[in-house]
Amino acid sequence: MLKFWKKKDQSETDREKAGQDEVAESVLESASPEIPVSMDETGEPAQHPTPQPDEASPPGWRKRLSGSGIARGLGGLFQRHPQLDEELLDELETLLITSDVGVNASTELVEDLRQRTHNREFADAAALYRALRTSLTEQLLTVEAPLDIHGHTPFVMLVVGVNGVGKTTTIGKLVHHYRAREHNVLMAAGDTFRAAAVEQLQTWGERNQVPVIAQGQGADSASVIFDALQRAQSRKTDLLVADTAGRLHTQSGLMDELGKIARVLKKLDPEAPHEVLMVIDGTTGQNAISQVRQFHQAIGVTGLVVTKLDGTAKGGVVFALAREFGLPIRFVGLGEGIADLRPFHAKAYVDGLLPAQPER
Ligand SMILES: Nc1nc2c(ncn2[C@@H]2O[C@H](COP(=O)(O)OP(=O)(O)OP(=O)(O)O)[C@@H](O)[C@H]2O)c(=O)[nH]1
Ligand SMILES: [Mg+2]
Repeated sequence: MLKFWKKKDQSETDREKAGQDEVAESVLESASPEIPVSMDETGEPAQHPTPQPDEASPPGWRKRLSGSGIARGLGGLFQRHPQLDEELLDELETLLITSDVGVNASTELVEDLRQRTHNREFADAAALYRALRTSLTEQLLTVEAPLDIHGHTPFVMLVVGVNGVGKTTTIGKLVHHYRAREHNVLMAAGDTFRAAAVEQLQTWGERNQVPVIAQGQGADSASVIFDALQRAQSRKTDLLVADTAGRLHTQSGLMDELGKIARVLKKLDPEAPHEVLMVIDGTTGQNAISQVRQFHQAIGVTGLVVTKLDGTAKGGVVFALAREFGLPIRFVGLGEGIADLRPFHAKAYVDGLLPAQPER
């Protein structure tokens, strides 16, 4: 059974006294404000969730990534073409382009392999396959940079992106990830735009036994997140994760709001937000590139999360993002469940797309 109660602190009382507009504040507090604990059926405190064992292991990744367009395409290609020839290279190039790897990245990569084939570096198609795996891994190693939240207390993470990419779900998974590593966490319901957004985040708060600082729909997003940071500072919370409303770069008012959030946070901590995490839907294709460009201009993105790579995503957009921006890919979303977020591992990702031994 989870135990929660509503609690008001000084800043809420002040706001009410000041007669500001109705603040439908719903602060979920766990049984212990600093280290939330859950009780099992016997009434004993439950153990902290343990890290997922297969976070970096190829089998876990393979299971989730095997259905992606690039994984199926590459598997099929090498089965159809056991011979090393020009046709194999041509088809490989087309496949990479149609899997969202991007034209420039695909042609460069295949041109290099073509050159090496002409130089007789590869004895057969299997050798080419191994070289392809190595090249793809090398491209992604440049953006493998796990997020370190130890440098600041509280570490402030602002989660941004266009509508429906998986921001709120990713926050729920992220909080699970950090709770499993014994960090205490606070969430801020900065999406005040959409009616059900606060509720959605609170549900993740309950699942993770983590307090959610929220005001009603229509409240000022920057003030919600500011308030949350004040509380996180006074409680010495390790990590504050702030949700924001989905927005398109054409919505200039909403894009300006991101700048305002960052400015307001700096009044409390000149270095906050310490991470602007942009969430990208892995099924979006090349449009992801322009999304990152626009958000980077508006607020300065410091890390990416690519979601929905399970299922029908083509999977190649991760390579295109790596090549275009070189921004760290912090995590990938491999499903809708609470444990389906993985710190990004270049080798595990490539192994998930192209197993070391082609499957027959
Ligand atoms: N298959 C799969 N689905 C995901 C993943 N991440 C998120 N989703 C789903 O994507 C849908 C949208 O997720 P949200 O978290 O609400 O997205 P959002 O960016 O917060 O949306 P807005 O707040 O409306 O902008 C939900 O149905 C999620 O379950 C993932 O890694 N894999
Ligand atoms: Mg959301």
